[in-house]
Amino acid sequence: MHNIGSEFPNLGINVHGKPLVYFDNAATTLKPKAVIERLAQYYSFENANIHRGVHFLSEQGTQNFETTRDLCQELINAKSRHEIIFTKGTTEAINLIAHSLGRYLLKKDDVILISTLEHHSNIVPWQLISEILGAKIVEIPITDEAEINLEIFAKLLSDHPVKIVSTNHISNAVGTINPIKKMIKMAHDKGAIFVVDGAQSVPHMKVDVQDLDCDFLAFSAHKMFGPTGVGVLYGKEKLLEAMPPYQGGGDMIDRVTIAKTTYNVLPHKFEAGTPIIAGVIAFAEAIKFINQIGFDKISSIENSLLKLADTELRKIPNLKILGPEVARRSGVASFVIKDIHPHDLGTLLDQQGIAIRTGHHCTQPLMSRMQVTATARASFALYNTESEIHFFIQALKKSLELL
Ligand code: 7TS
Repeated sequence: MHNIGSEFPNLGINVHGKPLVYFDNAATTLKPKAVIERLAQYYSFENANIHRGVHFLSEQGTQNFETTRDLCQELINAKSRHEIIFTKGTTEAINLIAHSLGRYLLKKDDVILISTLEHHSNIVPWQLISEILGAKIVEIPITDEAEINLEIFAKLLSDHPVKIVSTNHISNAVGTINPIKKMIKMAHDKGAIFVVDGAQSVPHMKVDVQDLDCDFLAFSAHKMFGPTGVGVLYGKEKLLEAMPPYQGGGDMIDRVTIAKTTYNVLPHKFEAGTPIIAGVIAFAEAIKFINQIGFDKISSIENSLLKLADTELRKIPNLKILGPEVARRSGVASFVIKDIHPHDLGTLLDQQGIAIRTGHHCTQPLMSRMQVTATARASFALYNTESEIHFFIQALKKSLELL
């Protein structure tokens, strides 16, 4: 692909009269033309509901929708296409696991381990189901560099009746890459199920569920060039078979009487109602786009951008980057500057056309552990450039002079 940036129309806009520099990719990425055009194509010429009609458009829609499932299976190397469930995002996927796996597995006083690094969507669903079932949540603490210590993790697994471990693969707020392959093995040795929040890893690296041997993996299409409203839950077939449905409605049933319902086979058992048809179909274009470039190239571009940003940021007085050293982080430079509120910084950068995220990044427990209330976070994608980083550093210095 000659010039990756030219595939993303949104990169060409001006914000406050300045060319957009988009460094908020951990929140959501921009979309390539192929995805945008696919959405328009579906709504213009292919509109139909799926899995139900015998007419041409419905059958065509079903086929295209199911093609995305095959691409997802291939992307994460799932054993079977039945193990790919479409949801509306990582959040819904984790809610599904927490409620359905929770009801299947958890009893009073059973323990769920989650880490301090989690996004709220990997905390609150576990609290909701624990309140219903009387299970307990125990925190996997982190070091001052925002990393999980495996010795402490081993001790937690030994000390508690742990049934489920749920952690992110990569932290959205500080970029820590967690040693999940080791953690999964350790959890399995103690008979616990392992859930991986892959929202920030699947977009950036090859995630192979069979190699990791995780029981569940959740991710969102919109963080990997796909549409919003589409997510994927991967689960091992045996577990998904055993778990009760999460939502009831059309498509997830086999036979319904007023007295009783039998359920559809996987994956439909977990896909009640009309899904985000256009979004799932257009997500295929995002996966093809990623496949065409390849994860080697994606991570090489993103890592060199992150390294440059990290080096340049560290030269700014009183600036502290949170999380581990750059080699053990992915995609994210999250920082605080003494006596400067991140929101003020974000607003001044915005005036110069630069989009970063400021705030708690839906990780309040992590923010308290790091003893901050908010950070400024620049997060990168493969269409960002070194010159954008130099411009960002200059703009940051200019903003600091004003504050
Ligand atoms: N888990 C992680 C690690 C995330 O980064 C996010 C979203 C989610 C779960 C939830 O994903 P959703 O697609 O269901 O919303 N993270 C961010 C972020 O860092 N800034 O905005 C959203």
